Amino acid sequence: AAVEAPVPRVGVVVFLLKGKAVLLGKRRSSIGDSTFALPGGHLEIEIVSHSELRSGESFEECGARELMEETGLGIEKVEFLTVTNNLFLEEPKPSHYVTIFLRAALADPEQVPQILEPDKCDGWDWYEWDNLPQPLFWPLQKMVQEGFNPFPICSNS
Ligand code: 8DG
Ligand code: MG
Ligand code: MG
Repeated sequence: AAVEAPVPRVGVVVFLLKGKAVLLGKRRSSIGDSTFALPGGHLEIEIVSHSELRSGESFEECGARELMEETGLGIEKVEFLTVTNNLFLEEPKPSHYVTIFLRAALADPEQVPQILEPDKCDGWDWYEWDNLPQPLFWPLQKMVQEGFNPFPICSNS
């Protein structure tokens, strides 16, 4: 079989915010194994037949779909935050991701995350922004180090 040349892919990940906390899960993956990362995955397109594109996704649709697939959580107020360029050259499978970071809120604040893809994630939990677990998946670690904060600016604090 022909070996396909690697191309950059688009990752869409979500800062799901609840009070002062954010949802993170410990990854099980060839990229960033055993590090704490945001829920999310690949931007997808659906192809019906050879070169016939049926439908693509918006970033917001992708974020909501990945959250549902990975945690069973419904989300709302999905907003674009930022984008980063991430080269994973040291990983077992070298790859390149342009990663879209969104923020969202729980549609139902009572709903709890489920581990729907146990082969990809050891478990989900809420972590306060001031007390994040270690090690973080490095694209996230880098943002935290640079002072990025996913929470909306609060005028009365
Ligand atoms: P899929 O089959 O469900 O589409 O893919 P997935 O297995 O859920 O993909 P993923 O690895 O969770 O996410 C896609 C890529 O996004 C990941 O390989 C690298 C990039 N990415 C970052 N930061 C983060 C992050 O914090 N969480 C996740 N999940 N992916 C991230 O650059
Ligand atoms: Mg996924
Ligand atoms: Mg994922």
